[in-house]
Amino acid sequence: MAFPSVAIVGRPNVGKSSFFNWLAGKRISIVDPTAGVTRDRIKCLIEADERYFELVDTGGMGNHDVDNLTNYIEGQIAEALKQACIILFLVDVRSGLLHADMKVAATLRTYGKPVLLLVNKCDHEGLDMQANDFFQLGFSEMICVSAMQKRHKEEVLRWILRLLPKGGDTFAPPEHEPLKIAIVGRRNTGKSTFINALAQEDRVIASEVAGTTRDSVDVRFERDNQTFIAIDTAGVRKKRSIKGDIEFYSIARAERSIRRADVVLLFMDPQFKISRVDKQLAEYILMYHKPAVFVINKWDLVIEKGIETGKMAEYVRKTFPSLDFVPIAFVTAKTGKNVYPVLNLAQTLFKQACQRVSTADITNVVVQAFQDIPPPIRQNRTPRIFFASQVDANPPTVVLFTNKSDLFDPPYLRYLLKNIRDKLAFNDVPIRLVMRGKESRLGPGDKFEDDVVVEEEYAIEPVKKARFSKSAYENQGLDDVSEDVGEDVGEDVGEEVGEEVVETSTPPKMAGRKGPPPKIGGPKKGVIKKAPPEKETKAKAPPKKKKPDNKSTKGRLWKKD
Ligand SMILES: Nc1nc2c(ncn2[C@@H]2O[C@H](COP(=O)(O)OP(=O)(O)OP(=O)(O)O)[C@@H](O)[C@H]2O)c(=O)[nH]1
Ligand SMILES: [Mg+2]
Repeated sequence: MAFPSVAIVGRPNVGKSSFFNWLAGKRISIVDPTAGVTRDRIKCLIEADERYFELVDTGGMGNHDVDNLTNYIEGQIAEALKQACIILFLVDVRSGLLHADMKVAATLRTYGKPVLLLVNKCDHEGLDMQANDFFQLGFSEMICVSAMQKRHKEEVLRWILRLLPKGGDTFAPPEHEPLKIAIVGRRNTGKSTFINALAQEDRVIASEVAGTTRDSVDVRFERDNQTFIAIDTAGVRKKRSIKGDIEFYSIARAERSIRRADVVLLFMDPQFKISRVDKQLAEYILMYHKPAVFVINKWDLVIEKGIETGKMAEYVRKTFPSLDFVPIAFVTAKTGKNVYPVLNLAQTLFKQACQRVSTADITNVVVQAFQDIPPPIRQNRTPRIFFASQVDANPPTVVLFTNKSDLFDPPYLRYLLKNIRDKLAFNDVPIRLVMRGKESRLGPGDKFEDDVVVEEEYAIEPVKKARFSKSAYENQGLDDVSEDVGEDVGEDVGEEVGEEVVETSTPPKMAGRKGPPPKIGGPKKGVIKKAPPEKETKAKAPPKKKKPDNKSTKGRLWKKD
């Protein structure tokens, strides 16, 4: 569905992004006193008086970008003006009429579209008089506004609504929420290139300059009559390497994008080793229980070196043991190879996360797993599971009703989770596991409902201090390419050299944390109350994961046999 587009343009630093955020009613664009912060076209769907239009924020016209991206930014502005049906031309009352404003006015006239001159920073009535100077720009319609003091928004909206094309999509609300896919990763991993391949246009700026993308940009696109939103994000690097405020918040913006996404694609460049930043992003994926895909981009560059997908997958699996269910995709965004299969995969994952399974099915799986390998006795008590139930979807949330929740240790819960995941429809998505138990020991005639219910949520904790040592790196035959790429990779991982590898090869940890009780009905007594088998006193421990053997991969990963 194509909504009419309203573009905000003007020279740098007149307050376009502040004005955009104010009209949008949320903080979307980065607002910063530095000139030339906005680079991409930032869009937001606005509803006013039951009509819809797309508001577009743009970079400053005539700005010289510090990273030589001026041509790209001007290209984005030109595209915004081409697609716009209405132009909002912002100027700054405090700096007065400048030559740069006149240049913008001259450019706008070539488009022959309705232009509303908005004199921004008129924070009080006393400044409105000074706005008259701007009539020299030759536009007949002018409104004094203040994004900061929120002055005259209604007038602006009324003017826009008057000029919006009649009929068509402008009256139609979006049918349903599109699938939101966040694309996160380190700088220069090809996130923007991937999004352009999906949208089949140069929708966002992609360049070899690390740190090209600054804002989180929602890119709406259609595929097979379905609407999607891909969220492009600023590439993230280690805190220590960060320069300036704009970059400082990139990790926070990436986290926010992950939180509001339905599916997350974690982008990696296979030329470089996985860094702490990737692990941090993986932590957020776990924390918010998001379906995710590890996307190994730029596969064209390493395929020439004879690196096999299997070896790369092995490396990723070893690095992210807590996310062993996350699919891995190999793509070449530059040529579009495997871009759409990843989109299809994202849809499949979202469907998985939204599924619901009956209490009977889930209980059967848990009981079977319990019988196959009973949990060891703890605190002189036999752990029991009464039944299991899915109480929510997206993320799938399973409550285990037990006699006492802390009788189940993390490896055992992980074993149960694996069974639920593999035997039910949640193969590739995170599951929230909530433990419910009775505080006190049940005596004959005690009622389950009368007992205090203790509850803990078990989340697989990501490896907190995961490190990669130089020796482990070499053990795997990886070429340390950090020096070839300058500051980015070098700075991210440089200090880790020489440290011992511990966590990356240990099995994933789980930790319990107390949480508020879920809003669910109380457990029914005796639904399934399996007496533990006698041999339970010598219960087998859940199968231990074989420790990955570094030696077995020595010298093979990344190199031809
Ligand atoms: N060979 C090859 N190059 C690629 C591929 N994908 C992206 N690139 C190049 O990698 C560089 C960075 O691409 P971007 O899409 O800007 O990367 P990004 O992750 O958005 O970067 P930031 O916005 O800085 O975080 C560009 O020069 C792209 O042309 C790919 O699949 N193969
Ligand atoms: Mg980018």
